[in-house]
Amino acid sequence: MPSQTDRSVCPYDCPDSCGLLVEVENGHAISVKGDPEHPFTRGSLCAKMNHYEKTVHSPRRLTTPLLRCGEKGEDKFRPISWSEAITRIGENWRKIIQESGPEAILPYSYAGTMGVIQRNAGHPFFHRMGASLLERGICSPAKGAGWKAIMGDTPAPHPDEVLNSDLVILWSSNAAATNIHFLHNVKQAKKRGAQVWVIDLYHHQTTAIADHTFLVNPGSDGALALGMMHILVRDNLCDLSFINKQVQGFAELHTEILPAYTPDVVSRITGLSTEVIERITKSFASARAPFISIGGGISRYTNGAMSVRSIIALPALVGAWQTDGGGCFVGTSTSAAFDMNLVERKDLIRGNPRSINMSRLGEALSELNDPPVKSLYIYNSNPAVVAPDQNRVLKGLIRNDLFTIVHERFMTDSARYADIILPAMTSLETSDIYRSYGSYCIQRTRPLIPAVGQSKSNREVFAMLATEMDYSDPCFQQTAEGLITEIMDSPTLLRQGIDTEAFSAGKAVELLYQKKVAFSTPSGRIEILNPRLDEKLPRYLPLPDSKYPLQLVTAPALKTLNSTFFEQDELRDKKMHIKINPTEALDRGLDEGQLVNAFNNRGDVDFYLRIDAGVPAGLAVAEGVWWLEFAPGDRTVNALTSQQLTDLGGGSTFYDNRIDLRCSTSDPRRRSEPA
Ligand SMILES: Nc1nc2c(c(=O)[nH]1)N[C@H]1C(S)=C(S)[C@@H](COP(=O)(O)OP(=O)(O)OC[C@H]3O[C@@H](n4cnc5c(=O)[nH]c(N)nc54)[C@H](O)[C@@H]3O)O[C@H]1N2
Ligand SMILES: Nc1nc2c(c(=O)[nH]1)N[C@H]1C(S)=C(S)[C@@H](COP(=O)(O)OP(=O)(O)OC[C@H]3O[C@@H](n4cnc5c(=O)[nH]c(N)nc54)[C@H](O)[C@@H]3O)O[C@H]1N2
Ligand code: SF4
Ligand SMILES: [Mo]
Repeated sequence: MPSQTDRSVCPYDCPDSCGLLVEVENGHAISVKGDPEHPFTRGSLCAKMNHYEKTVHSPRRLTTPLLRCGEKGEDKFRPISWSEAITRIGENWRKIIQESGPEAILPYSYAGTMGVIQRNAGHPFFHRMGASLLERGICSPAKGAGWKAIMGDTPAPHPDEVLNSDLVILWSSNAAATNIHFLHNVKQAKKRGAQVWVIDLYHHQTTAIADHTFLVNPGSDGALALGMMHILVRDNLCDLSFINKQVQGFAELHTEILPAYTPDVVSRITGLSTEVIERITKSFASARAPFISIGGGISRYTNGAMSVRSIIALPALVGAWQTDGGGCFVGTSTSAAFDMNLVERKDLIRGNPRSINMSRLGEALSELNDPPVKSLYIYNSNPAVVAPDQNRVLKGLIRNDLFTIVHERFMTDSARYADIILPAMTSLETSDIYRSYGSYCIQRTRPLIPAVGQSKSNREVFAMLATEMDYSDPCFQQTAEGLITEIMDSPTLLRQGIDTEAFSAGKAVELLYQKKVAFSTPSGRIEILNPRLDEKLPRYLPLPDSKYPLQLVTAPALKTLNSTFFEQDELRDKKMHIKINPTEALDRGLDEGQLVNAFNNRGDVDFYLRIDAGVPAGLAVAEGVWWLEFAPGDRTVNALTSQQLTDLGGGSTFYDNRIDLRCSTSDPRRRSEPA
């Protein structure tokens, strides 16, 4: 049979949501390309997705349900049928519910697929059960909370707005790795004459394209923004006519907060010289249309929301919002494109179940009582490696009295701790609808290939579980296609006027975005002073003290995405590295390439050392969330990170942790040392 090419969407947790053209031959995906007709991603894909077919048809795919027949974590399983798997789950759950109530069961899911249908497929089921609720804050909710604090429900600008900017600031964003199509826009703006600045902690792929890179101390960005505002006010560089009409709380900021943030003070906090702070403020104030794009980096600290909030005040002070190309971008606002009530079915929630923050899984599994968590159902996520405080998480997962089910595409580190593993479909095998958090596009997909092995979609599995548990609401047996039709028949403001025919045919279509200079806050103004919050005004919140000398940044890697893509040998780096400055290596007598042990009071992890002058002293950088099987030791980076949450939004604090480094006991140099 000749091959056929059809549209699909990249399903991964990435702002771009690229349009795909998938070539299928005899039920196999044989190649994947970018869709040139996609309005935002315009035909290009990142290196990760160029060979998606290798993920879809990977020899590592799980193809049957499996039952544990060894110790937990030992990786000994035997195949069982779907009906045996579902019956066993039902038997265990009924027993747990009878003994401890449904709150003893905890779903754990995040963003394995971003498809609206499959990502949220378990919500109605666990709501009906009365299971513990999961607060899904592992990514960067503090960024959203920072935006909300000052901008309320104001929609984010269109990502094409940046094309008209003359000064683009990428603030804690390695867009070359994590947002390449936005970076494409930034490069276009640069060609038209815009200056591009990067404010970050170390030199990486994105700093390479910047006109100026400013490296700051970790978590100090809020102070930098306040220092810039101090100078704007001191030197009369504010747009007072905009402020008078559109900003609430400028006088309070001016009198109560800004006096403390002199260039000297801010220089000590950020590590930038006073000259640099003065110079960047003046350039910012003289730009016609400054545009700040805030990445997730600064939000993953205990002061994350406050840092974001402080930075968002900057464009307000110079009236940047009035100019085409000016303003601030933290991601697009497309959540109202589809009626999520139809998908999540919060109306089914039984009782008043407790809520557990997913970044505190270690604590939930080991320390929660009343009732303790007795069963964990993991899908769309890999908590054994992605969740913070890995030692506590693994201590929980290994509990013999925890009944764990993992619905997965691969034998992940989480799956190894399962009692029952269920094989999951990839996005090419299912139907879904997608919205993007980096553009205003939406798109629908249909299955392009048959199920690989006996794999099932998330929605199909919950339909089987609902039958097993006697949950009779019709929603449980509605197919993905049926639900998509219901959602598309339910109009939303954001979808008004879209090309429904193109959407139905599987093309990406843009929601109608209208630029407004009206702010959706209770006061109708940008709320630098927000009377509804405990902290009414922005201020700098210092990071917690620590006895460990190096701040560890666990940033995204270029060719993997969280713990996804490690199944493709070509995409994984050869070795799991940690990078430090030459002076830090010299101080500790450590050499390039040797095995080192990073440690703090939560755990220790072996890495290969990379000495890199692009990483400042005082910092350590470990990119990527590695599978344990590819790590040089028995732990990966999250054995060092903390379960502490952000100041607002209940977010994770993956970058807010400190470590030291020593020679690893597994390093050949150390082993050959006399005892
Ligand atoms: N290739 C790749 N793409 C991805 C991902 C991936 O893992 N790999 N992950 C996906 C997901 S889930 C998400 S949420 C997004 C992540 O996207 P973002 O959250 O926007 O992450 P990055 O773009 O890497 O931005 C983190 C940057 O912040 C910097 N940084 C850290 N702390 C500070 C600080 O205190 N101050 C300043 N100024 N900078 C700081 C880091 O050095 C890093 O360069 O990307 C998505 N895309
Ligand atoms: N140290 C450190 N830790 C981090 C981060 C960091 O920067 N540093 N980033 C954090 C961030 S921003 C995020 S968003 C989280 C991400 O955490 P997760 O959302 O858990 O991300 P992944 O590691 O991509 O794991 C997703 C899993 O879902 C599976 N999957 C894919 N599609 C399907 C499907 O249709 N059905 C089912 N059942 N499974 C499917 C995949 O095979 C994969 O194993 O990690 C966080 N962890
Ligand atoms: S990971 Fe991001 S950039 Fe890469 S193809 Fe998917 S959506 Fe596009
Ligand atoms: Mo994320």
